[in-house]
Amino acid sequence: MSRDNLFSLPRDRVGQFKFDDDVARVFPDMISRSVPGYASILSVIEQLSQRFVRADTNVYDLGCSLGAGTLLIRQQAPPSAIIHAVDNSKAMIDRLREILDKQSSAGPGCCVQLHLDDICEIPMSNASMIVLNFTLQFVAADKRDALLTKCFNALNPGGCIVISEKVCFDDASQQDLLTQLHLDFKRACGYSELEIAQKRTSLENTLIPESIGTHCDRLTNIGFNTVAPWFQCFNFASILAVK
Ligand code: GEK
Repeated sequence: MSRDNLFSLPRDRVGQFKFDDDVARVFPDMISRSVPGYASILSVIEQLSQRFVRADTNVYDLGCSLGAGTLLIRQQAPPSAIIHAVDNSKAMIDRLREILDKQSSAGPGCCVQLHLDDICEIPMSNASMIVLNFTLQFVAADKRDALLTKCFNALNPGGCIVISEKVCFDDASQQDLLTQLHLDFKRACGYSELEIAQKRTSLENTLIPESIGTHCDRLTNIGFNTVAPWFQCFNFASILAVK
């Protein structure tokens, strides 16, 4: 796994964060050293797929990056299910295609269809499980209601959506404490103060967090029967909602 040192040298100007080739190359290292609980969340996504994914249905991994979720769900899904792995980064989809090509000789697994597309634009239907693992935070705030309504309409009754996000807090002292604890986590994972500062500048106005309450209210208002935040580590959380 290539080490993420993309922000280690001082830059005259830090541009907006892009999911380009450089990021795709180091992505597994970058996300596991930036998101506390990432590995735990993935293993629960695999567990949830055993319970929720049904034969002859679609599964959507929206903002799939290198397919961490897709590859785990694929091991559990019935052969007649289809996983749609969607990302608008060509670098990510190209690499995921290579990973899948290498894996296809390794044994059976349900069909995976790759889509280089905007998750707000793709048609969706007959879904038993939809995953947005740290993706909604990159979608413009005014498009989130429509996207999640589309997801709700695509899900069959009993189907689920998993939304993992960086979150913010209404209470300023909670916001400050949990942000500091996240920064401690990044330091402990080997990121320098310069790397942390430049990455933060690069993500400003690109990654827009909302509170757990805002996420839950939106899902409830859209019509989900059960909305259950099931994971939180510092300012990162995951929510399970069932139609
Ligand atoms: C994982 N889920 O490893 N349409 C399609 N893709 C998008 C859009 C959009 N509108 N906006 C962002 N993306 C993965 C990790 S990373 C999270 C997801 C992170 C894609 C973007 O190109 C990137 O690949 C992914 O969402 C977010 O479980 O980097 O913090």
